[in-house]
Amino acid sequence: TDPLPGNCPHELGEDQRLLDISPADIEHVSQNIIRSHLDTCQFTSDELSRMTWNIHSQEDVRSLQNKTCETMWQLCAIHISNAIQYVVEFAKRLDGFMELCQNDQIVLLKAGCLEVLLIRMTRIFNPLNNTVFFEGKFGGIQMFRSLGCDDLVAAIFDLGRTLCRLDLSDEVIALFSAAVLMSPDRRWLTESSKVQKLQDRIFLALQKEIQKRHCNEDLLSKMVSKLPQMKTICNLHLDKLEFFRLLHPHIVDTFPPLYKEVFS
Ligand code: CLR
Repeated sequence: TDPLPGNCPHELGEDQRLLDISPADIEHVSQNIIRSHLDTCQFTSDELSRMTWNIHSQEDVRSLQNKTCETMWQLCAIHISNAIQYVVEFAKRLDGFMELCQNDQIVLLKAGCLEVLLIRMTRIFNPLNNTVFFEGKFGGIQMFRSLGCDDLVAAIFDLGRTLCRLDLSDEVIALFSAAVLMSPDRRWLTESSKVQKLQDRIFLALQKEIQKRHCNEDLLSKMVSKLPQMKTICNLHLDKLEFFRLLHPHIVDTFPPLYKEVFS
């Protein structure tokens, strides 16, 4: 039987044809990933739409701005670390992830979890007024002024805006997050061909999902074209953290262990 029946527009290489994956298999991959995302995404879309117009007052923003740089870093590290816990849970529920060796599980999570957070951020970002959910309400870029990382925060907000413009559904967000997490080209992977096979299946599922519900033909290439911007943000974040650590090593010691483990 034809392993790739139907309307798959991609030119698939010899390796991928050997995957011999049926439409039912792809459907199963999709369902697993979408379920895992919905179970671990922290806020349902209903909750989010109810919160969208819950905006920080001028005083709230001022009190964030009046925090010391150290306190603000600590606060952000706590929120990020909390969000990472959900990404770890997401990864663990993806078919195939727990069958990878422990080294590779850690490599994929360390390399991919900030990118997944950035993708997840689109759900929790309001492009109409350029605000993101932070400390219980939505607020703009000025909330983060005391961090002293204006370029990093501006880059994150920029990405939020561009990703929101693609108008991604939860299903597409789920599949794209999974594909990014399962990147076979991460440094120090020991079984990258296993990861490659898992990622191939995820991309097939993503392609199918896009064909099904989005009439936007090149949505996939538009999403993939945002990856370099995300990589830049990840590197900038590491630079900022390194610099902050030089100035305030004792504060970084008090950051949540998960944050330190992922980013050092
Ligand atoms: C991303 C989506 C997650 C929930 C979540 C938690 C923490 C948020 C993050 C989201 C978006 C980016 C965020 C972060 C806390 C601090 C950070 C608002 C919404 C801002 C941009 C500041 C970064 C500062 C660096 C110095 C770390 O499901």
